[in-house]
Amino acid sequence: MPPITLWFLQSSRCIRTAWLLEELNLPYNLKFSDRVNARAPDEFRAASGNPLGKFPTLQDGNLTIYESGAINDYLCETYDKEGKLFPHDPKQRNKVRQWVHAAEATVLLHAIAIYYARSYFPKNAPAGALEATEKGMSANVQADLAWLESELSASPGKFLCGDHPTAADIMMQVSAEYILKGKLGTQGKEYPMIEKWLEACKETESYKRAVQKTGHKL
Ligand SMILES: N[C@@H](CCC(=O)N[C@@H](CS)C(=O)NCC(=O)O)C(=O)O
Repeated sequence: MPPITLWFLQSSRCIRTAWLLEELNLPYNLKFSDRVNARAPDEFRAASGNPLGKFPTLQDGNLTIYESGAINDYLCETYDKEGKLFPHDPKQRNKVRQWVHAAEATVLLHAIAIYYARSYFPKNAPAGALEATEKGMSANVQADLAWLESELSASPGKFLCGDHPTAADIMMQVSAEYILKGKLGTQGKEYPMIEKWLEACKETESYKRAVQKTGHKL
């Protein structure tokens, strides 16, 4: 049995970890669950040991790690000795680190605020109130995507930091796909560089293997 176990919830950020494990060519056991009523089932939460019942959760030997960003850092630190995914060159490294954090703390944060507004807006709110709220919140999302679009235009390759994927792409991909798919604050805007980059991510052999093993779909 490989020492690594990935607790994977369907339609989630867990694809980041599966893709990363595939990029690193690390064998792993998979504990998979579909969602039930859009949530992680109680028994799956309890079995994972994650105090918040959130996924991904990763075990490596005796170590258990929560948070996709922390899992990303741990796996790169421990298994990416060549700096393929987290480059050694300081400029590149900082750029990758910036996207690793932006993926969760900026880009997804802004978009998820809209998702929560849609989910929890009072049913008896005045007509047009949700639309107005969403419109106000969309400025941040559009700024984030414009930034991503311009960084992709400036990259010398198909990915954020050149011609092969790094931790930057692995963390950002699901954030961007989730926003475009859910039209979370995009208000009909077009993002051709992001669309092209998302295709390039999906065409990598490592991403395809991750999807094949996990059955991931967003
Ligand atoms: N910041 C955390 C977020 C984890 C998280 O919210 N995961 C969602 C899936 S994308 C989850 O497990 N949801 C299950 C539920 O709320 O029932 C991370 O990056 O790992």
